[in-house]
Amino acid sequence: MKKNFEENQDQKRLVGEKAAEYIKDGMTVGLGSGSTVYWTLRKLGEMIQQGIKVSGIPSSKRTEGWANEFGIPLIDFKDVDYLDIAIDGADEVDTNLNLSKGGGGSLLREKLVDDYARKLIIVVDQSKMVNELGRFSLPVEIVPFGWEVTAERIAKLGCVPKLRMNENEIFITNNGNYIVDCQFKSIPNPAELHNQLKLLLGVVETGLFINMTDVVIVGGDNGIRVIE
Ligand code: ABF
Repeated sequence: MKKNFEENQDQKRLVGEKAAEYIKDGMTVGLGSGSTVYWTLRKLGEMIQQGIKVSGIPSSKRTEGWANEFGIPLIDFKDVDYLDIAIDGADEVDTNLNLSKGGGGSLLREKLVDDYARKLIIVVDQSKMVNELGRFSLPVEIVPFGWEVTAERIAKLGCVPKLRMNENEIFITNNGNYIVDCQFKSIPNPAELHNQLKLLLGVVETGLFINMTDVVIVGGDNGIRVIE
């Protein structure tokens, strides 16, 4: 297990640093979340120390902390009309490059940042590549008020929604909402499911990122694969 973990971290580092190659002097960057993106941010910090001028919008508090640690200047949505590029992680990537995201609890901010970018690059290790989304329980952000009724509405779409806990307390997102992790087992039509979920009263956003991804960089036992 330890060997796999180390390999996995090595893969994550290779993939994360590869994504940093897409960042050029003067760019504005969407700073995604996750342990793979951590390596992108770390590399970006080195590039900034070597003189490139880059600034970014963080998609989570954890990412904000890393950006500060690595000296990446932060901006806000009001400062720019768009982002040149966003680099983010994912929990699953299907054959159409649709994503399941939100394992880290920051799916809404990730989607807002990723959507604001002209180019979205996703960095994953091989284990995230699937034929069909759904093995990973789909995170759905919902408002706390009447959450039980919202969860029942979601269940009617054919899943078992489970309120996300943080130890013994209900997990609260950066936006003050709850997350239900929905076990669908398989999601043959992610776009349709996303639309069905978004129509439900009480649902804020889903972890389905549909037709948003331009490039996926995959780390595997045989090195790095770039899918465009
Ligand atoms: C983030 O990346 C989340 O959406 C997702 O849970 C996380 C997974 O990435 P990693 O495996 O790199 O930690 O964007």
